[in-house]
Amino acid sequence: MGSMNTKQNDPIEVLELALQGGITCFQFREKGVASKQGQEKFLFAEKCMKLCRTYKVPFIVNDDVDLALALNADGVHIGQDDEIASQVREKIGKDKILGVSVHNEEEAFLAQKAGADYVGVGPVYATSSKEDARTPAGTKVMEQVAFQYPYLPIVGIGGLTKENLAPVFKAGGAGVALISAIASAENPQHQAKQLRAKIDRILERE
Ligand code: 3NM
Repeated sequence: MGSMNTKQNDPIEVLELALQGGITCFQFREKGVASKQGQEKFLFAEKCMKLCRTYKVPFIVNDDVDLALALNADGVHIGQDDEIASQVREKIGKDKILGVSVHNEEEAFLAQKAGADYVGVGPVYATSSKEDARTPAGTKVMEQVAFQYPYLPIVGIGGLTKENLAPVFKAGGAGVALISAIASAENPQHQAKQLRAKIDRILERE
């Protein structure tokens, strides 16, 4: 959120527009050199969370388990370089959402064993929103994970737009996570609405 390149410079404003447009989940991701720290980060996250609650949209914290617990957030999302999933599950208890980024079947196996509620797979396409993003992998891994763990919800991420997200659902994805498609849109509310409509059309065809 801190480094969002938006027409609206206020990330809270962008978030509210995205919520009005119909996003169904929000992940707080405050990273990078200019990112907020400590109390400033806490207060910013709290503001985002309160806004999400107004719209009854789950608020998930990326990486920072302590922040998620301090805020009583709805969940935590972790990558493979963060604390291991089973430990995080133990810390947050069974009622909070746990999401884990995975890149192969082995990581998916461990994630579901640790009690992940969903896994994120990416980057599907090239992205400029994540500095240390891996090589784009398309939807192959997603297909493999969906085949192996049919009840584990998979979220595709990385370079997704309303024009190119269909393969994620075709590969067995349950949803998509996007930053720039919404945050850099001229009109984030309209964009989120269009994405929602596009996904609904794809799911209706299934
Ligand atoms: N994680 P955009 S790709 C946060 O591959 C993030 O795990 C990724 O932003 C992964 O929608 C990514 O602008 C960035 O491409 C997604």
